[in-house]
Amino acid sequence: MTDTATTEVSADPVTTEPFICTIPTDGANQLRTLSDEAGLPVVLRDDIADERHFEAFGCKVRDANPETPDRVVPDITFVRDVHTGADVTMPDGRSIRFWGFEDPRSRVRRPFPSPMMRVREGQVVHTTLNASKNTHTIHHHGIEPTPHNDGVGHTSFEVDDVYTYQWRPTSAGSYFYHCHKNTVLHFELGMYGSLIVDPPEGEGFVRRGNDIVPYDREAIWIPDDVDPLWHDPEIDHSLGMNACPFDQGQHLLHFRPTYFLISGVPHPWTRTDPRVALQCQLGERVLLRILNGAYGTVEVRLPFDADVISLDGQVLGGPKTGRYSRPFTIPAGEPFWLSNAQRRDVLIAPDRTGTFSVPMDIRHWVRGDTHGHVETTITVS
Ligand SMILES: [Cu+2]
Repeated sequence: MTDTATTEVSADPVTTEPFICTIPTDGANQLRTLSDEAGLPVVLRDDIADERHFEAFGCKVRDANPETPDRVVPDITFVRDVHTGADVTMPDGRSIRFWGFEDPRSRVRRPFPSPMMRVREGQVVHTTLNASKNTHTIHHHGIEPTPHNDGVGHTSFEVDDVYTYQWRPTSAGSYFYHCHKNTVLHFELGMYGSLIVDPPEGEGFVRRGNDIVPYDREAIWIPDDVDPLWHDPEIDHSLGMNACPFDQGQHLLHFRPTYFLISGVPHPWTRTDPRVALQCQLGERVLLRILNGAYGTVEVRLPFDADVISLDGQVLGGPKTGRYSRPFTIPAGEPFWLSNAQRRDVLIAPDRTGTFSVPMDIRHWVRGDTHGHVETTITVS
């Protein structure tokens, strides 16, 4: 027999009446499983203080490969297979192993970073993850799908075979996707890629306030810091999680990066590598999308005045935010900062020819001292 329990989930901000959800229970003080199609676990809020349930909810994340709920015909699809073998040679000759996602429809094998996803506002998107070995997820960072499709294992499940995430972006801007299993390690290992949401006009156009403006050229810069110890091929892929709840295994207590990259290219090759260094013509309007993929804070200086139009995928002065924000200018040479995972979209209009450096200092996120440096260039002809 089952009885029911009522749990206050949240207060309605308009009516101030609490929203009550009724969850069937088995009457025992255990993790309860809803008998829905996906069979996802439900933990009542009051139970989370219980040590056993904390462990179940926070540590022993469920593995599953359910059908996608409310699946509809998508406008665009992506497939991402997990790989664990991208070896990047550093300037000192040392080879560092990265993990990531590869697109089986592409000829490029074992890329780092993972291949870009590019969609338009309002499209229904399917991302099919083939986890293959062990479990992983894909979290489309900054996008707001349902919990099933959010790719956060602790609030849904980790994929050990195949799952199709269904999502729909509503706001043009710069995002990224990454594995959200044992995130601190899997992200550091390279399981991320950029995710661009274009306005309905498509690539080559960007929202600026209430307008949609064209741009001539685009760069996506992802500064990153790498601690080679975290990339040891023999590493346990759940390392760090083993602290759950209080075992005596190895943990990722220290992060001491010694290599610094932009978009997968190690510094100082970032100064000239065409995957990073930007070439443009005088008078062109250039869109720079900068994502902090490092664990340190990144201080950026641009050689031209920067028209900041979007933060974290949210358009400044746009339809949703116009009452509270507007685009603003950062003068050439003035620093600005991005914390981990932050994105900043800026438009520049180079007004003189030459090659100009773009320095980025990577700072310790607590102490603030600079522990790394990457640099690329903008060449205007
Ligand atoms: Cu992963």
